[in-house]
Amino acid sequence: MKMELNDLNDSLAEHDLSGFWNTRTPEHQDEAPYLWKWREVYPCLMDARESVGLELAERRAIRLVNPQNPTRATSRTLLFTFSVVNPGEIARPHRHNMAAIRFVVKGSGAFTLVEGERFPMHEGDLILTPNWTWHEHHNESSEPIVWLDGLDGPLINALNVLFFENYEKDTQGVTRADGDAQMRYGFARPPAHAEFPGRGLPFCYRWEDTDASLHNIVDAEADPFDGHLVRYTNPVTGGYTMATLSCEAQMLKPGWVTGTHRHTSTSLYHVFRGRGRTAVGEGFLEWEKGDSFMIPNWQWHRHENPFDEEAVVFSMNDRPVLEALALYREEQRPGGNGGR
Ligand code: 1HN
Repeated sequence: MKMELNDLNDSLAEHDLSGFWNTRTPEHQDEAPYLWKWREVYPCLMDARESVGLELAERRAIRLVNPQNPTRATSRTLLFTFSVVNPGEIARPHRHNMAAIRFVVKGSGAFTLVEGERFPMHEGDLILTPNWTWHEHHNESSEPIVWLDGLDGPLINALNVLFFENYEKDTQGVTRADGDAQMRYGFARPPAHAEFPGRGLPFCYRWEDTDASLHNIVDAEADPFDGHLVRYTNPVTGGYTMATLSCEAQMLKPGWVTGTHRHTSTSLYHVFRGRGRTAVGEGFLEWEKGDSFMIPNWQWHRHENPFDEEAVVFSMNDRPVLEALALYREEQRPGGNGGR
């Protein structure tokens, strides 16, 4: 029966239906780039260290909240938190199917225990706790330790597939030798360990190796949009760090200006050394050691180091997800000075 459009719309609504002509699927919406200054973050961490006990809070983790994010996360897919563990404390074991990484920011002498292996923590080390791996943190040193946690939590939540379990005891106990993952999956590998779970491996990338790799890149090999960059690869497959996350470290030499591009993956950054700035949106994010920032997907950006010291930045992005779903897309504008 031919109806007036309004009458049809009302009739559809009564049956919990809606016409395509009324509710077009929204296109990409820009998120706001954002910068968190270490000089503001650090005192908050120190306050939390004295005010919150680990017996109450399972983790003394503080999230970086992008004020425009509806779920109070760092981006729509990714979360950064900072954690602090006091000397003598243990953050009890649990597992979840969020994948998590730790990038050690301050302190040394603590360890993360993942699936029975101790991974000692030193500044600049990257430690992986792939999804569904048991993990706990111990600080046996005499100073607090601070690290950056990176998680795919907002993505896992959006898919509504988050699962979380506490371990039944206060510790898993140590069941593997120190260095087990490196010996099993590093350079010399027993053939039986060519297979690995698709979620990724518990693994530690020591800062001195990352630093050496960064400095081993010659200028001609530098990435046009990221400068001297390394990806932390899965040691067995050579692929991305984990199924949902790619971790990277990049160095911007003094005077370096990159080309400008945009892509459908989102990146969160943490400045490990030096300072610089990133052109994104209307202006620049001006960053220095300890700061963290977020570059939303599909926004043009470039990195610059106008200063006379090297800048080194750690980052985490969701590109493996976009690529796996055939949703990765990138546009590039020529430019950059290639260090000249
Ligand atoms: C988590 O499990 C840890 O295990 C740290 O250290 C931060 C932030 C959100 C959700 C889970 C940890 C976290 C987290």
